[in-house]
Amino acid sequence: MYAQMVETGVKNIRTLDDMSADEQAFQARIDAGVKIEAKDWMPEAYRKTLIRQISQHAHSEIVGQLPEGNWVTRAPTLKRKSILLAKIQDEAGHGLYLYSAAETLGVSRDELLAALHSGKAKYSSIFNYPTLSWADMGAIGWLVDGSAIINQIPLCRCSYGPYSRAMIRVCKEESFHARQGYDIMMSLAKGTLEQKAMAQDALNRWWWPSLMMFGPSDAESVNSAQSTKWRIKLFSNDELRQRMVDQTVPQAEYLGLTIPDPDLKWNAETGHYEFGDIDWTEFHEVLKGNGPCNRERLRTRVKAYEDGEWFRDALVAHAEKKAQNKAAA
Ligand code: FAQ
Repeated sequence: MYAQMVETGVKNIRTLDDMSADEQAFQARIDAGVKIEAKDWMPEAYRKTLIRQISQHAHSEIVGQLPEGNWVTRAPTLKRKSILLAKIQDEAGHGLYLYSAAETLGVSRDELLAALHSGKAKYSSIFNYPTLSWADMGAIGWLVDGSAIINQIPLCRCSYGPYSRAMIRVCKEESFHARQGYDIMMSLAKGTLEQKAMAQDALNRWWWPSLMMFGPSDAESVNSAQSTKWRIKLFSNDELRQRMVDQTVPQAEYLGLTIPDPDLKWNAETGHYEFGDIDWTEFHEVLKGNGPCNRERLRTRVKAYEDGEWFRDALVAHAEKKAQNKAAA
């Protein structure tokens, strides 16, 4: 079966012939749906792929707090403010959960954070866009958390145990986030003409970047083939992107808002919406660090880390003192 895995256009994939006996046994366990646990033997490339993906995911949750943090002090009501605060706190929790999952693979949190702070590590492109109005809080919850759920529900069934289990809780919380975002959009869309225009403007600005969250097209995705074989990815970037479009267009219609895509049309034969071309140049520019807010996000993140140094040092000093007291007793 594995000998047939080399198909046209499939990149970075190992065939049966490339594999050692250990790797073949490992692949057989994956194919049988057995979860891989931290202490199990695994190919180095599997470990590296997971560290890459889980840490990028963790960084995204942490940096993802910043665009919304911009609106905590300006939320229109106390209730909205409490909900937004709770959501942002959840994202911090997701980040910590995911860093812990990455640590089970033998990498330290300090190494991961150093990679983020030096600009070496990637995080989701979506968080490099500015949040210009309160409606952006609605659009982020609806579109960004909505896309995150579509991407992450399959990850609850991925082959690596600690990641899959982390995702179950994360997805539950993301569902609340998406609902709160849609609720904001609904209030604005049913509000005054100005409020509805704000909602439309937010949809216009967040639609295309949200589609980019799913990553490059399947033809361009370098990691998909091997990640699919290892059951880290259960659906391709394009499949999940299509799912997002199919799910979201009727929701926009219910709000009375227009998706900013003149090429969007329902295809009754396929049962899917067709949509226009994504601006991949913009996507790659954002990945290279040239998005509207890349520099600001990184600066803010590094400053927050430096500002928290005294607190981390105090915790370590306290732990060391306790350990010394215990040893002396
Ligand atoms: N942004 O070969 P592929 C959230 C990179 S969490 C930046 O297709 P892969 C919650 C990719 O890393 C959002 N980089 O790669 C929230 C790779 O680079 P590398 C984050 C991207 O890994 C909501 C290269 O391009 N979610 O939103 C992006 O098979 C609201 C080639 O791509 C996750 O991380 C991108 N959009 O597939 C928080 C989910 N797309 O590493 C706060 C887990 C691709 O080779 C507020 N991750 N790249 O140098 C995944 O499912 C996958 O990693 C993909 C990419 C689908 C993102």
